[in-house]
Amino acid sequence: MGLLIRNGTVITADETLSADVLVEDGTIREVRSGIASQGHTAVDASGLYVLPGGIDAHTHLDMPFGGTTSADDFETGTRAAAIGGTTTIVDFAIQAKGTKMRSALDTWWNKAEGKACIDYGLHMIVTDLGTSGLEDMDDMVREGVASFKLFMAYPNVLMVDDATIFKALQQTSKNGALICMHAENGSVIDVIVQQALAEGKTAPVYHALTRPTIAEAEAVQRAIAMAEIAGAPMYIVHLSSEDALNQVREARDRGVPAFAETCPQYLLLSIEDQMPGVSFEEAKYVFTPPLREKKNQPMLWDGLKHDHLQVVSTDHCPFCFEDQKSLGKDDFTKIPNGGPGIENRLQLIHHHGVNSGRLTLNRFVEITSTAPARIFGMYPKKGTIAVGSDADLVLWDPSAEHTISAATHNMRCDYSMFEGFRVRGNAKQVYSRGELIVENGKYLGKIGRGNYLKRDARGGAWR
Ligand code: DUC
Ligand code: ZN
Ligand code: ZN
Ligand code: ZN
Repeated sequence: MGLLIRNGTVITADETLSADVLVEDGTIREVRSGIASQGHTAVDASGLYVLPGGIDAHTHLDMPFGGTTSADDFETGTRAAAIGGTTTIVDFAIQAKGTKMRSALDTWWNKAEGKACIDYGLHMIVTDLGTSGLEDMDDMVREGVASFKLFMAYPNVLMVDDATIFKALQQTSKNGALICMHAENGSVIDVIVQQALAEGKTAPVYHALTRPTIAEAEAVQRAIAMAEIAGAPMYIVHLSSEDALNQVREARDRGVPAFAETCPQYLLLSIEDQMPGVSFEEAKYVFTPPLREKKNQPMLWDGLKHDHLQVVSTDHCPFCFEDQKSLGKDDFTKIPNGGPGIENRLQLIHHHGVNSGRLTLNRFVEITSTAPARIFGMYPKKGTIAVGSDADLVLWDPSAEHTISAATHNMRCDYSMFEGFRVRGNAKQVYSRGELIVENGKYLGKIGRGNYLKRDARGGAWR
């Protein structure tokens, strides 16, 4: 007695087929047309796509940052994710300087416990290797934390030096984990920022104007070079500019295992449109890397199409405008960096990618689900529709119209970065391990039903 999803169009990264999907005990048992319905609970998916649940590999829930804490916790953040068709996230635990990674992991498990509505993995942000950091990385890998984020930006807060980066890379070349890099030259940017403040340039737009794309490209190039010397792969997070993309493409063309993600905000928003430099409202778009000039957008879309970029994630890190962004009213450096996005990723990439002809449906599935599952050690349990995979499935209505707005979104944030954006295509039903958790924009599951996902280190399987 299972769940039978009938007459839908099954979309994976590799194929599009008219087929039924039989689910039993939370996993996919059969994918073929004409499965007999007797004994099963049948759901009619005529006119709908059946997609593997979205995977958002970059979120910051309940994260202390910039003198405050990101506004969505594991309950509100994962519920909003589910409503948007995302059934797995990988969030960032953060090692406080001078403390053990183990205690950060415990802290993040506690944050998620009883709250997560979908399955979640964890990356570890390493701020300090201390005396046992390299062994602690191996310990984390045994706990299923198969990736680590390092910062080349935010001096004195999160930034680590090249020696630390290189040692961590050598460790991952042995334990098979993946280093995720926030690639911006933080030292150079800090000088430019201090000079701007000294000149009285305090408005939000100066956040963007003090972080040149070359500072991103330089760090991307350096990160990949260090990885190459260490014999380790490199994953660049939230890549935002053509200059930075050129570095990734050049490395990949040489056969180097370099990977990169971008985010909807870099594909769809720009300095010209969102940051004309007229009001503090622009603090809504203060995140790092910042918004770029519009001319970068077609380059990023092209990168997604041709696999110079592999993943779209959100970097969801919401701060309310009224009581959090306002911390930086008189000084853009005090605006908490980040924006809300976990709910709208599939809608935005489907509409602006697939509907506009920039991406095929299969590539849409690949960059929002399959590639992050593979890169972050969750495949084929997650990220595809195949016998034996978890039944994380989205019944996607390609003709449903929706207008994105803070008035109706489910994220705990008083504004939307995409306010008023109209999209065609939306999740109608969402299943997590075979359980119907979302229907027509309503979350139906139990709070806290999400499981921690132990992820596999990929070892030598990168090329
Ligand atoms: N960038 C942000 O905008 N917020 C959180 C961390 C980061 O790197
Ligand atoms: Zn970052
Ligand atoms: Zn190209
Ligand atoms: Zn981030």
